[in-house]
Amino acid sequence: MKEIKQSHFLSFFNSLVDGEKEKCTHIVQSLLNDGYDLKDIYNELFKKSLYRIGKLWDHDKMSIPEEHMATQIVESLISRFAPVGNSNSDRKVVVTCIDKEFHEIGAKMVSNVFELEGWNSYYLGASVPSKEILKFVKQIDPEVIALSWSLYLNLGRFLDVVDHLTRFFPTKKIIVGGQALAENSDKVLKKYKNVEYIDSLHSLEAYLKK
Ligand code: B12
Repeated sequence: MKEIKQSHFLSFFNSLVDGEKEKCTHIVQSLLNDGYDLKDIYNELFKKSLYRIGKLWDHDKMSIPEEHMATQIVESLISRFAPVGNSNSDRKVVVTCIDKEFHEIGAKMVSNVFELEGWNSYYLGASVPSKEILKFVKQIDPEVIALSWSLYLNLGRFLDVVDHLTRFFPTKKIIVGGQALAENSDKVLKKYKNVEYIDSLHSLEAYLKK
C-alpha cells in the first residue's frame, strides 16, 4: 500500500465537487502511472471523497444535485479504470446489493477487487430482491456470495436474504460488508456461522489471499 498525499486528495476532492471530470480523470491516471494501486485510489480518493460529501450533504452544505454529480463522476472513473474481467476463471463470485439498497459503489469496488485477484465476478449492482439473489446463486453456483448493505433501515431485508441464503446454501461462503455493519456486525451476524463481515478492501484482499 502506497499512501496518497493529502495534496493529491484535496486536488481530487475540489475538482470532484466542482464537477471537473477531466481534472479528476487526469489525477487518477497520473497516480496509476506513478505506481499507485487501484485499491488505494478507491480508498483514499473515491471513498474518502464520498464520505466527506455525505457529511456535507447531511449538514446541508452540499445540494442533492452536487452530491449526485460527484457520485456520477466517481462511477464513471470506476468504469473507466476497471479491470478487464476474467470470464474464463472457474473461481466465481456473485456480488450484489441487497434489496432496496441503492448504494452500489462499494459493491462495485468489491467486484473489481475480486477481478484484480483473478476471479470471475458476477456483479449485479443495486437493489436486487432476495428471491432473485437466491435464484441467481443457484444458477451460477459461485464459490463466494458477497452482499453489500449500507442503509441501516434495510436491516429486515438484510436478515431476510442472509436467512434464506444460509438455509438454502449452508456450505457456501458468504461475505458481507457496507456501512450499516460498521458498528454492530458482531450483534447482527452472531447467529450465522458461515457469514463473514469484511470491513475494507484491504481486508478483502487479505481474505482472498488466505
Ligand atoms: C452517493 C450516496 C447516495 C447515492 C448512491 C448512488 C450510487 N450509485 O451508489 C443515492 C443518491 C442513491 C443515495 C440515496 C440515499 N442515501 Co446515500 N449516500 C451516498 C454517499 C454520499 C456516498 C456512498 C458511497 O458510495 N460511499 C463510498 C463507498 C466506497 O463506501 P462504502 O459503501 O462504505 O463501501 C466501502 C466499504 O463499506 C466496503 N463494502 C461495501 N459493501 C461491501 C460488501 C462486501 C462484501 C465487502 C467485503 C465490503 C463492502 O467496501 C467499500 C470500499 O471500502 C453516502 C455517504 C457515505 N458515508 O458513504 C450517503 C449515505 C450512505 N446515504 C445515506 C442515506 C440516509 C440515503 C437516503 C436514505 C437519502 C434519502 N433521504 O433519500 C437514500 C437511500 C437510498 C437507498 N434505499 O439505498 C446515509 C446512510 C446512513 C445509514 N447507514 O443508514 C449516508 C451515510 C449519508 C449520511 N451521512 O447520512 N445515497
